[in-house]
Formats: sequence, C-alpha cells, structure tokens
Amino acid sequence: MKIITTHKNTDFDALASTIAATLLHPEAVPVIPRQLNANVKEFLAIHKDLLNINTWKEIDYKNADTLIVVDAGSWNRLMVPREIRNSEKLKIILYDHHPHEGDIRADWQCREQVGANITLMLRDIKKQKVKLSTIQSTLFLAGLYEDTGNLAFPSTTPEDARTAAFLLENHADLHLLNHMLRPAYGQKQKNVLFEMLKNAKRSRVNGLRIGFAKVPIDGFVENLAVVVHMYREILNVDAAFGIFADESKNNCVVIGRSENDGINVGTIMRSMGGGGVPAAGSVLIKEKSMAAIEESIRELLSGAQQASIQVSDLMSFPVTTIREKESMEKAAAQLREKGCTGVPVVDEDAKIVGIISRRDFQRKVKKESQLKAPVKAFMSTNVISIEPGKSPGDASGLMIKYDIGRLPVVDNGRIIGIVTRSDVMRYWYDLVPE
Ligand SMILES: [Mn+2]
Repeated sequence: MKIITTHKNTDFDALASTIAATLLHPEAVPVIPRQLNANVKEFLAIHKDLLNINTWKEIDYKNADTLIVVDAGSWNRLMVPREIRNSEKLKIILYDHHPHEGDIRADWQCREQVGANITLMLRDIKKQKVKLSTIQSTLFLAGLYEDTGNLAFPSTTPEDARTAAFLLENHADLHLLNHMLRPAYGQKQKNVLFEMLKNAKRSRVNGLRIGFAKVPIDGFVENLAVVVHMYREILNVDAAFGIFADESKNNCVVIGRSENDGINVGTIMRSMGGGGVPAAGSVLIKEKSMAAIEESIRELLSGAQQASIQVSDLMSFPVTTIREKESMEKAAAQLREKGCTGVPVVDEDAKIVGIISRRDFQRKVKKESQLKAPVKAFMSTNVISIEPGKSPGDASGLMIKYDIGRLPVVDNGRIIGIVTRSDVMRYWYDLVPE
C-alpha cells in the first residue's frame, strides 16, 4: 500500500501537490492531516467528496510500505503514525520545494527550490502526458498562486510562470480560483462571528435544525462564507443562514450553508434571486429588512418546493447486465465494448447477484481455459448498491467508503439504474435541470 501525505496546516500548494501525486501514483491513497488552513477547509467542505481524499482515521494503513511526501521535508511538519514512520521496510518518495533540507531521508526525491511545490509535481505530470480536469488545473493553479503571491514573491522562478501558463492552457478557471484564494479568517471576520453568536438562535423547520443570524455590517466584509460555515459548526445545526445588512447601501447579503441533503441552499438562494450549490449559496437583496428576509427563508424552507434530489434523478438507465450463466469470455467482450470497468450480474429473475469487473479478470483469471467458465464462478458477490430514494450525499459517501466509482441502483432486488461518480459530481456543480 502506498500513501501520499503532506504538511499540517495544509495550504493550497500542499493540497494541490497531494492531488497531483495521485495522478503520478494512481494506486496510492492520499491522506491529509487534520489541521487545515481556513481557506482549504472551506474549499474541502464543498469539494472533499470530489477529490477522494482521506484522513488517517479513515484508512487502514497497517500495510503501508511506501510513503509519498509532498511539500514538506521534515517529520515534524507531518502527522504520520509512528508505526509507519518506524517501519524498517518503508520506502519514501519525496517532493519538496523548501530551501532548507529537512530530516526525512528519502529513497527517491525531487528537492529543488522553486516558488511552489506544485511546479515540481507538474514537471513529472507533463512528462507523463496526464490529462487534467478543470478542477485539477484550477486547484493546481491556486496552489501555485498562493505560494508565489500570484508570481510576485522573489522566490518565483521562470518555471513557476511557465507552469501557470500550462495550467491556464489546461482550462484552469480563474473565477473559481479567486473564490478559493480569498483571504482567510481575520479580525473583521472574528468580530462578525462574535456578533452572530451573541444573538444565536436555533429553530426547527420541518424537523431540521436551522440557525439564523442577523448582523448589521459596515461596508464590505470579505469571507463571510467562512464565518457562516463556522457559525453552522459551532451551533451544530443542519443549515445556517447569515443575514448581513449594510445600512449605508440599504442592502443585505445573505449566505447559507447546509450539511443536510434535505436542505438545498442553492435552490433557496435561487428562488430569492441569487445562486449556489446544494451545500452553499448566497444572494444580495436590496431594500428589504433583515427580519423580512428571515421570514422569506423560513417560508421557502417549510414550503413543499424543497423537492430534494434523489439518486433516481441522477442515475443512468437502462443498465447493461450479464446473466450469471454466461461465460467469462462474453463478459470480457461486454466490458471491452462498453468501455466500463464493471458489469452487474443478474440471475434468471433479473435480480442482482454480483458484479464482474476488470479487477476480477486481473486477479482471478490465470489461464485461458477459465474464460469458458461461467461468470458466476468469478464475480464478486458482495455488491455495494444503493436504493433509488437515497440522496446524492449517501451515494458519494458509499463511493468514498468503498472506493468505487459506480453504484448499481437497486429497487426490490432488481437493478433499475447505475449512478457514477461523474453523475454525483454533476449534481454538486448544480448542473441538474430543475
Ligand atoms: Mn508549498
């Protein structure tokens, strides 16, 4: 088992380097420390499921034999369990851009002083011609800009600038990036949070716990989203709404955060003229009192228009299946033809009984003759599936827990569809027609 990890108080360069390392070592498990910088924490609150990253608690690291360390060179900057660190057979691969060498002795290393560690990672990624998604390019560029002060810190090298150009060519999204790199939590934000907590009010709407805070602000306060996020955590509610009135302009900024699939903040903010995704959204409202705005949100929350999205809304169908009696040869042909990694296996009554995947071929099929055997003999029988009425959050939870990219949707034992990681992703980015 290979594990990728990075430094405590993880910043965007560290997070970007961790994700970049998964492109270079797809079989490795990325693990981040518990302590994260505020803006990374905010980013992960919404994107953690898309990135497939773990904390040490979430993985079984007993068999770790390789540690890939990125953006750090000393043990005291990491949070690696003692058993791993002390293991005799541990192999270490290291990427670090810090000028002073640390005490980690690596078996292979790329230690070079450049502006951002992601620049070193991209050097290898470019060589291997890995294709980057928009989210990856954007996250990588955020790391690069953060560590080089938008290419202005004296530590910036020409290679950092070329890497920035490369990421822009690969569709890094500057809108999203500017959102990610907003300055973290400071004194102004602390004052607002303090005001919010002074008048903290928890209410129940449709059985869900909601926190409302109404605070007058003076002019523009950056990063109120982080403040509302913290407010929701402290109050321990399913969703929180901060209503901030700027009296000089006679308008209110409303920011919502939700942890519960039953509350789609994006939908609520859209009905009020703003926007967002299910977990987060905001709206600017003119000439309306804070009390009136709270009343509108309550109405929207209790109204029936909150039809929450279910797995059945996201899944694809019909699903190609294979009968358990068919041969492995046929299964192989089906996998090749559809270009997918696995096919659900059904019995005579069309009930799902297993799944046959490329992995089963690689692991279990040793001789040519076995290809004549029925699928039943090789399929995995512990199928992780989901019911159509479950939420997208439930689906991504299962995908992360079991590290699978596709979940059969099963109703009364019958497979009625399949939901993939990209279906769930599309949902998080709010591309589902409503
Ligand atoms: Mn760095």
